[in-house]
Amino acid sequence: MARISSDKMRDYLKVYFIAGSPNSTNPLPQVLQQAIEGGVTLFQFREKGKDHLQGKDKEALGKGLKKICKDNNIPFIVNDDVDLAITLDADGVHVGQDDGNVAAIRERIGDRILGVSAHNYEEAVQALADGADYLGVGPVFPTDTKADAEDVCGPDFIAELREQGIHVPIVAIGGITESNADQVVSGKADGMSVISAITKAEDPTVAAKNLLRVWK
Ligand code: TZP
Ligand code: MG
Repeated sequence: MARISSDKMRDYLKVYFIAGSPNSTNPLPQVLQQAIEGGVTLFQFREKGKDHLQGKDKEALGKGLKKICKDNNIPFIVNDDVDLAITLDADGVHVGQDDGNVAAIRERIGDRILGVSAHNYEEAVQALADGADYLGVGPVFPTDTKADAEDVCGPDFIAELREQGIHVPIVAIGGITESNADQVVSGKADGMSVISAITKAEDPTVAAKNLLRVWK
């Protein structure tokens, strides 16, 4: 196996769905299946927040979600938990700035996809030097989903990173909805990642379709 190409990575970032059981009132496997029917291009299992699962329960949910991704040919990425990613043979890992040494994580996961959250130029450059395949940048809009989110940077912050010479795949995150997703596209991100725009949608399939349409 080799590291993923930037072009392939950009395709996978287009409508990047993130969720864990606390984000959804309906069972997550059902929501993921519906979101995939609408065209989500990648899934990140982020089991965080109130009453989140741990240990074997978390592993069992992750295993089921990974199978759904595999059956539908989309990558399955695990947030933070490198051990679980390896146990489940996930396609990749996403980590933030406080989730361990990125270069050491790259060593552990081999050629699997590695995403890193970055909030400024310096963090972006360091993440890439340490082996990130893509960057997560945000929150681009206000969000209620992550209590400890950094300050809102706005979708144009990604265009600023481009001007500073960061041309790697970037996915925008935070408060993205059907009504502001066009600003993510014009802000020069390669993709949009959403939690609540899909998990809290009346119909996750329709929600995913509407987000995908913004790229067309
Ligand atoms: N990181 C920055 S904002 C955020 C994360 C995980 C939450 C995104 O959730 P939503 O519901 O799409 O705003
Ligand atoms: Mg993290």
